[in-house]
Amino acid sequence: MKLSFKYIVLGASIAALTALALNYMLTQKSTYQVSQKRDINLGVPSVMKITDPLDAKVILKDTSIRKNWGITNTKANKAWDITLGSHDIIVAIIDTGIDVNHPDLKSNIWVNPGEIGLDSNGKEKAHNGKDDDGNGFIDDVNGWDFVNNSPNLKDNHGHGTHISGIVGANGGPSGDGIFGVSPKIKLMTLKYFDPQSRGGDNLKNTVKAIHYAIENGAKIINYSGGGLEPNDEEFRAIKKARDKGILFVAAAGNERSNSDLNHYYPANYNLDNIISVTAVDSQTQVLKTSNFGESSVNIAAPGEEIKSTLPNGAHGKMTGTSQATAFVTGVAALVMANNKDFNYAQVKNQIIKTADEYVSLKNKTSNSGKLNSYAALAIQPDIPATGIPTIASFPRAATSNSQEGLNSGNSNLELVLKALNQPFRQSASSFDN
Ligand SMILES: [Ca+2]
Ligand SMILES: [Ca+2]
Repeated sequence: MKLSFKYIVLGASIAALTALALNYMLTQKSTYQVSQKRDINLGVPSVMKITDPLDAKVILKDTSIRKNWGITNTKANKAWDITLGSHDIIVAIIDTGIDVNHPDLKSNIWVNPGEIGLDSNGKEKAHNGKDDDGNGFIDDVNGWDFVNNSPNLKDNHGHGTHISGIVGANGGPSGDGIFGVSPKIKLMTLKYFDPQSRGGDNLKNTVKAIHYAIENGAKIINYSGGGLEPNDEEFRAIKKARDKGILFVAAAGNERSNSDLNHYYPANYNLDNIISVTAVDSQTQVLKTSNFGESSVNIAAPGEEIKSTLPNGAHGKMTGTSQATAFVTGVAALVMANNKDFNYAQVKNQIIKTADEYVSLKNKTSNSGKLNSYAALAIQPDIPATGIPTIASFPRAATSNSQEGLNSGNSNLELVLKALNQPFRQSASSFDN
């Protein structure tokens, strides 16, 4: 009996060692594969709840869809008393595409002015098969799909539409949809990731998309993806964006690790126009899946079970640093709308300096801070700007009033938001915890 028990133990040990070795090899292989590309950050895919598109109309009437806890948690609804944002602020969403016809997003989708209207033959520039504005892309009305080399921006994943809604959904034409952080904005759609495309070069597409954003007027780039290895072309593209005064908001990543030790790119590049964002839950605890880092991660923002827009007019929840990144992008757009002479460094500093300090974020972000949308707008900036390119190439003629959002444009939206603000404040404790 003793002998056979020994054999069993020995056999089990050999099996365990073999399994460990195999596991190691697989891990190495998978790390190698991941390191060669850029992936979108899906924190916990299992919590992704896609609303049946057929139910969308019913769901839209459900006021609970407005209860994106991150909006009240970061005081974005209070920030709307100061500004709703501006349609002059173009934000490039480099992601899986956007449902540009989603009712909550449609009027905030960027339109390339050089690809609309009629050409000299009386044909619609949008569909005439010509590169009317000479930017190298044919019929790029709302952006470009770099995976399929096409102006068709269909989001066949959901991630890009979800991110866009957090950044800048505007409640839809009747105001009963979802609201993002900056309800007035222009979202440029740049697709670098397609789940149905095998062998696509996500990294190369990312670089192309960054260049498109730079050349076509984006003031902020939202990048909720990343990978484990740096890339020189990507670094140079983001540096070029910096030289053009563009802010680059990047997800810290969902590798469950310390980014000070295990780098994640592009968030970890040493470029001062990058804001690296980690995700917290409603108790301001960094999510178990999220990367963190005292010197490499700038700020924390809500990222757990965030309600937002999904393709085909739907709504649903997603979790991860991607979602947190979108909150910071939205606030950056509000700060830019409210301070049109700010350069990227001032916008970044304003957001980081006005963050709320939490003990739970000690050693997790550079200043133990969580995003405070209202403070980023309300607190007087104290940062002198010298030698840094300003962002101010967008027109200022529309209005120089910092209350622009409340004084012009979509009155329906403004009324809804004003009404929405009160219930948000009064009942905040029910979901702002
Ligand atoms: Ca074009
Ligand atoms: Ca055209």
